[in-house]
Amino acid sequence: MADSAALDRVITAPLSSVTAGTATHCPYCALQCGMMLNQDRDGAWSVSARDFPTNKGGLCRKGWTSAALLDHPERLTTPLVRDSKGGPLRPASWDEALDRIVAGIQRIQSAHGANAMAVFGGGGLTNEKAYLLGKFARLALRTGNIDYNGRFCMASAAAAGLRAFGVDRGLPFPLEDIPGAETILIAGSNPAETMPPIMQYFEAQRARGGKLIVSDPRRTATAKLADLHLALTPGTDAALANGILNAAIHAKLIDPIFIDERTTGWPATRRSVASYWPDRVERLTGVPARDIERAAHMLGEAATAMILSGRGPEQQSQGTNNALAFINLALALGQAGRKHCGWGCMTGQGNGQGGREHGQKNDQLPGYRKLDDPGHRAAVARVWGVDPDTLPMPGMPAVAMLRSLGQPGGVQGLLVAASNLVVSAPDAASLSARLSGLDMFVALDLFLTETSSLADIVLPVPQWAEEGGTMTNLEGRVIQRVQARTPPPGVWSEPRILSELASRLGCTAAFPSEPAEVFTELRRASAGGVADYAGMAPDRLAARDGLFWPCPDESHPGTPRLFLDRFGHPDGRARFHPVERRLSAEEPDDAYPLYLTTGRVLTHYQSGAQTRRVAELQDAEPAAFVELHPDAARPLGIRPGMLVQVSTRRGSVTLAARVTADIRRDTLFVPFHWGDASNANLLTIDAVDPISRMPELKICAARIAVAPAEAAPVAAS
Ligand SMILES: Nc1nc2c(c(=O)[nH]1)N[C@H]1C(S)=C(S)[C@@H](COP(=O)(O)OP(=O)(O)OC[C@H]3O[C@@H](n4cnc5c(=O)[nH]c(N)nc54)[C@H](O)[C@@H]3O)O[C@H]1N2
Ligand SMILES: Nc1nc2c(c(=O)[nH]1)N[C@H]1C(S)=C(S)[C@@H](COP(=O)(O)OP(=O)(O)OC[C@H]3O[C@@H](n4cnc5c(=O)[nH]c(N)nc54)[C@H](O)[C@@H]3O)O[C@H]1N2
Ligand code: SF4
Ligand SMILES: [Mo]
Repeated sequence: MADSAALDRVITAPLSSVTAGTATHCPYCALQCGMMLNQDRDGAWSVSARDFPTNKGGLCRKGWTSAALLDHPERLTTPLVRDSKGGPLRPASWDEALDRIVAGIQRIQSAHGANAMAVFGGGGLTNEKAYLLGKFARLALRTGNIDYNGRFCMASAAAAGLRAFGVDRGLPFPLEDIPGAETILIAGSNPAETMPPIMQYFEAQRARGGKLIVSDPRRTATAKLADLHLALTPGTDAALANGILNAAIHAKLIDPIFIDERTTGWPATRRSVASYWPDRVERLTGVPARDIERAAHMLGEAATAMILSGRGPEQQSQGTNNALAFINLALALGQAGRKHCGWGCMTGQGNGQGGREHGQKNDQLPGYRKLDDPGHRAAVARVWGVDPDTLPMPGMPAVAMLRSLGQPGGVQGLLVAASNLVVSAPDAASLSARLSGLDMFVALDLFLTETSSLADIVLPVPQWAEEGGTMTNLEGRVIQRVQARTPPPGVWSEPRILSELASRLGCTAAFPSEPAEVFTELRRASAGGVADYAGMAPDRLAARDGLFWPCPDESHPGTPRLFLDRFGHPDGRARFHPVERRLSAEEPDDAYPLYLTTGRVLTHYQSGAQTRRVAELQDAEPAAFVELHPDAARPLGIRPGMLVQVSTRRGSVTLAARVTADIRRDTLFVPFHWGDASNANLLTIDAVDPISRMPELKICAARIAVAPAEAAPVAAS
């Protein structure tokens, strides 16, 4: 694993080295680092760093190499269709491809009803594209079944934020507030690898004497920087948070004035943590009682403290509760609703924030409005020029939708835009089979991925540098992405594709195909909503480093800090929620004695569809691996570098072993950036959180053994 080396790779460019080009943002994660896209005299494209508040001139390796995909030889530049199931994909004209899609939609919907067509979107799409996808599903397809990959990513933190604060904005404060926090607890996130330039903020915090606590079953590159590492048993986050709160109560670190003035529900939460004594929590979590007490003191005695949540506690069948338990802790300590304080979630995808605000989530309308709220339906229907009663009601969330593919009464036709589901969704083997068996599967992508290569119709789309649009970063800051070059001939933008399909389907609502027109409409549709973009005129976005929502009118400065005066519930108060620790859906047992967790490494992004195609990144980290502790490896005869087989009740994968003392003895870690035989999601379970419907990507029971390929020569000798 990359450890301290990860940090060395955050290359901070002196501003004098920045060349002229187009000022834009990285295509990958939610930090949305500022960069310049440059073209040299030979026409080759390259990237250089640019000073922007989130990255301060730094970029990670993925950002630096992102231009490599623009002219990649495997890029799709023509629609592809398949003449029969199982037959090969062949190039087709746009006319033929769109005709086939329209015929498929009509066939499926007349046989099975409107909801038999479904749409699956992605948090990498611009706000404009996410907005249009939601509008297309509701008005042109008239289906309630639209959801997106944020269900695998942000859903638990979003559900917890909505419940506790009445508003879900990943970070309710800007990154610039981080250095002013005396203590920071990072719960299950590894930003040293997942957002390297952000580490400048944590370094500044440390330079001012601040303290860092990290909870993670692994001693990650981030945990190595911490003053206190809580190496908890996977799945025990709620117990840990309750234990810290219990210790804080006993140490009299609770803030009764804040609780009284700004919250509701404390007595029930106080009672609920009474049984979480530190020594009991030590038995539940494996974290020493004295470290639990130390964490309580570090957070409770600080004048200002933050708790930052990552996918570790969230991607669980109790992800919402885990997030709520940490929110309880922040509220009880009075570490919220003030500058340099608060709970926040580090949103992951480039537009993971905006992507969940404008309607590609099953229950949502633009502006973070709710599809089942009559007032919200009426407001958006007015902008769309339709009768509110024609809007469908919420359909299935992602995992339920994917389980229903091809089932009686389920989804028979699917359009996927910007997700490589076959690599990134849980329990991948059964998903591939269901996708291949659909009446019609349409994929919009840049490449033939593990997913789009299963589609009946594949449509090529532009890349980030070839289209304008807005993205909302992890801080809730809306920024502009500008067009720096024209797309290859033959590639149509998503707005153009959706607009053309809508009109061929006979939909009379307007589907603007220019991003600027779409954004104007989005601003109107979001006006008055929670995520209000109405005041975000493009020239205002361009003149500043973006604007934070809500920004209701053109004289409004935007809202970097959401909860300084009041929280988002009608009474202005934050709500406590009592949380009991529950077991994960599948705990280790005799047959599968280890925890399997999954996540990321620095060099690859998500399903790897993009970064596995960048030679420099692929050379640096060419294949999947499994991390395990020497004490787990030794009795099984596993030596570093050996091929091993990791198995769960869903499947097996063969990987190289990385033996390291930086992981718990009872835990295996496999990154999920690779497909085919080393796809981590062949192993994962599709159990979901009952509130957020987030799948349990972080925990299942597994076993490990030397792979037959390695064992064979030994047996022969
Ligand atoms: N290099 C890189 N950067 C990325 C991405 C990428 O794919 N690659 N993707 C982006 C996206 S979309 C996202 S969502 C973010 C994700 O960013 P992170 O949340 O930082 O990433 P993960 O590696 O998924 O998970 C974080 C940590 O959770 C730990 N963990 C596992 N199980 C548990 C548990 O039960 N409890 C706790 N507390 N921790 C646990 C893992 O050991 C891991 O170190 O990264 C973004 N940035
Ligand atoms: N086991 C395990 N599984 C996980 C996770 C985990 O921690 N463990 N993390 C989950 C998380 S947090 C996330 S966010 C998901 C992400 O997983 P995916 O949803 O698979 O995300 P990407 O790999 O980014 O796939 C994006 C796809 O869209 C294409 N693309 C890029 N830009 C565009 C565009 O503008 N338009 C279109 N149409 N296509 C585009 C890319 O080529 C790529 O194929 O994975 C989840 N899966
Ligand atoms: S941290 Fe994220 S936004 Fe910044 S360069 Fe890396 S991938 Fe791009
Ligand atoms: Mo994510």
